[in-house]
Amino acid sequence: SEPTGTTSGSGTGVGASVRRVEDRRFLTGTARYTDDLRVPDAAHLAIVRSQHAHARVTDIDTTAAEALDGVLAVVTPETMDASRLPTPSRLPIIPGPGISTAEHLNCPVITDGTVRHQGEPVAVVVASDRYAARDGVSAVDVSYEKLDTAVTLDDALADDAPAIHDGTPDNVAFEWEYGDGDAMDDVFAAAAHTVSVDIGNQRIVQNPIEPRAAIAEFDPGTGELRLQSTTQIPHKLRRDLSAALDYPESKISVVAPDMGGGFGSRCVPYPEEALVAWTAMHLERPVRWQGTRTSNYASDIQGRGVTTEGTLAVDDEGHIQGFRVDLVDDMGAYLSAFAPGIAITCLNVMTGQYDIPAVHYHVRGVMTNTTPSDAYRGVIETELIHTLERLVDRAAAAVGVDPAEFRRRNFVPPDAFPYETAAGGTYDSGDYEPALDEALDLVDYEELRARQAEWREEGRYLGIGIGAWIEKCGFGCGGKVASWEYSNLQCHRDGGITVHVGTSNHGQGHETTYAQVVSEKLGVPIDRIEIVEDDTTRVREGVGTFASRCAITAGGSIGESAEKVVEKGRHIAAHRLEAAAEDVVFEAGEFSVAGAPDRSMSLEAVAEVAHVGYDLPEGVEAGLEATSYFDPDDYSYPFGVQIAVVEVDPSTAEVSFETFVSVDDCGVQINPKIVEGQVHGGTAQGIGQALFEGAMYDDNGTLVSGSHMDYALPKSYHVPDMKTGFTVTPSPRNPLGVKGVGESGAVGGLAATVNAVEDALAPFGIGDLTPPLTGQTIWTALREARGE
Ligand code: MCN
Ligand code: SMO
Repeated sequence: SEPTGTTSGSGTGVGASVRRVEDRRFLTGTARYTDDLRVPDAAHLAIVRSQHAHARVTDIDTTAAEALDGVLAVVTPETMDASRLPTPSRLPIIPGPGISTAEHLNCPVITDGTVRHQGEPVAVVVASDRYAARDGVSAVDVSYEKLDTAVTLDDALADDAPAIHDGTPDNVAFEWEYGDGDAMDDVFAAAAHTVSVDIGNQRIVQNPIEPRAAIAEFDPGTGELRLQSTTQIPHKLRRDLSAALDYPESKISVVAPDMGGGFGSRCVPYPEEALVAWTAMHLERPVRWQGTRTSNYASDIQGRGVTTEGTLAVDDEGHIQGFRVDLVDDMGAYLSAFAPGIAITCLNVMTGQYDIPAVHYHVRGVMTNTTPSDAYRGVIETELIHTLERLVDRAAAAVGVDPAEFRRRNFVPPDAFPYETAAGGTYDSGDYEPALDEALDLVDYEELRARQAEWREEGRYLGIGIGAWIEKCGFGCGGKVASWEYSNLQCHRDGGITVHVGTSNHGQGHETTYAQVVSEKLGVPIDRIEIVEDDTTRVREGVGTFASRCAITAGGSIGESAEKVVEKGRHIAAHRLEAAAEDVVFEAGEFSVAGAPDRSMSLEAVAEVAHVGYDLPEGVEAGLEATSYFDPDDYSYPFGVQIAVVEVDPSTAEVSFETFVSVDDCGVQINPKIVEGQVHGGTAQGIGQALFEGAMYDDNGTLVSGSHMDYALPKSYHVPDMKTGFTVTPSPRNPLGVKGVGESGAVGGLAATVNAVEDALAPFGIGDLTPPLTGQTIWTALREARGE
């Protein structure tokens, strides 16, 4: 579509659906992914991974491997002095009464002598080529003494469970509580209706298109270590590597080349990144590691893996009085960087869009003999909204009102913002009814309910599922509430602009939307604006991409840097135009004297003067650039309503979509086309979790769904044609008025789809289904319901 709706005069400002500028290189084969990079003389690293989920390593015999042609080194825990990857104790992402977790639960770079999940690195082989490295791995002989495993949460919490870590005998890494449990008992005692659900949010294997890869280079002369890696967090990874290798941060640089997706799985440091770095330093030779789809399943952090027991108290008239959640979060074998923090901070959205006066939240982080788990698009928010939205459907049924009407009755009213929730967050802005109304219109809700009743008479089962969601966006790991992002904006003397910014672009379209912010502020068309991300050598500081934070934090930072440049430019222009700075206005790329538009100077001309540095006003230095660390005071809370419409065929247990509607409010939209694309992608992942995906482990801790053959990702024909709608409620917490959108589809999509299937099956008395709602799950439920 052509650019529309911009105020900047260049046609490419905020609000324009300009095409993604980065797509040119993706579509013409000129993008550079980590594994494509040619690094002369690089050795190849391959990993000996544990075959057991819990075992003591009694011996590692490397003799045969070392004797192989091409093998340069075999590294074992005995020969390596790397430590553990740093986790929450060093990353205060949650303010207030946080949690402290034990250091011994952090992920070791290489086994500490006991392996605790299949796929854990036991030894590494470095060889002159990829094949010799693989042969070397096969030749390493590891002896294990098997230990009892605890694969599921039930296993790990059983009285006789084996301790996965000696220092944590009950397998509980942390336990945390919010709200007054006793007061809640009174709320529930007084309630007219109480409804409950017990939900397993199954483990998800994240499947970015491009497997992970890492390349390390070390310069023994200068001591500089350079890592190129598939990461969402170059700057944080630099700090993490510094800690894991005990090497000065200033000597490390991290670059993330183009990357085919992350979805949260790459916002944490990985052992492989430390392993290539350590071996490159010790061999004084570049070392590279290439992940495969198999290693993606074996070693990438997984998402979800959370059980929630939820209870809702409702009065006679259908007003929610209280909400209680008991959440058990499967951490896997080690604590991954964000996992403990998000289990706590995401509590803020547990009341969703509803005015709920009392909550109680209890969370336990539990160790199991499985791959570590961490962020996945929507993080704990998806699980909490899934729990709440299923309860809301049940509560509506208990009270006897339509589920859409029940939601409307409980919405936080538009005049209540900023709204302090009972769950400790303060929502910035919101207007929930218009989004619901638009979604109901788009599906033609009344017609659907009427048809549903008619069809049931005929033995056809239509299901309509609503997911009203909210999300908390914009945070980071700086220690303050919302956390900063870095940008530096530089005007070149030819009128071009370069912005260095501390986030990571791996599918979100930052090169386009950030340039649109600059275009809006400076009136320069986006083809004159270059965005530089993902490189600690070029971008001095940064936090990274996760938690749908970039439009807010990086967008805010870039806007602020642009304003600083305009301010400096105004003084230079005033001096040259012989006017007072207050009298100079800046519009559409021109500085002019107010009331005398012919006395003007372009931004380009001002940049030229600033660079020549001749005849500048007193006290103004040469150069035209500015830096900002924008840090919003608090989070922004986007919201929306998704409605799934499905038909379930009881003779085959097949679910087919009739339609899927998503109405989103992410405040001001920088690029509506990109926003829509984000919603589509997130929703596909929500549907994937609802109907298809799930990591299945056997009793030994073997991931039996360990490849694309056994793990069901939704195909394009499984994802329905979506109708999208938008409302715009600007956020008052950042100058652009934006809220995040990167995870929104994933948060609401799961709840809407599961609610739709349960709605279809309601005449059979079926409820409490646990996703993925595969044919087998539904078939089993139908047979039980029929007494078969
Ligand atoms: N945007 C906009 N207007 C708004 C809000 C956002 O135009 N009001 C634009 C932004 O400028 C950006 C995109 O939409 O280009 C997403 O912005 P934002 O919501 O700030 O999210 P982030 O850029 O911080 O991206 C992170 C988010 C997360 S947490 C996951 S998980 C996820 C997601 O992005 N992973 C993705 N979307 C993904 N999309 C792709 N293709 N690949 C991934 O791995
Ligand atoms: S799960 Mo997204 O990278 O926060």
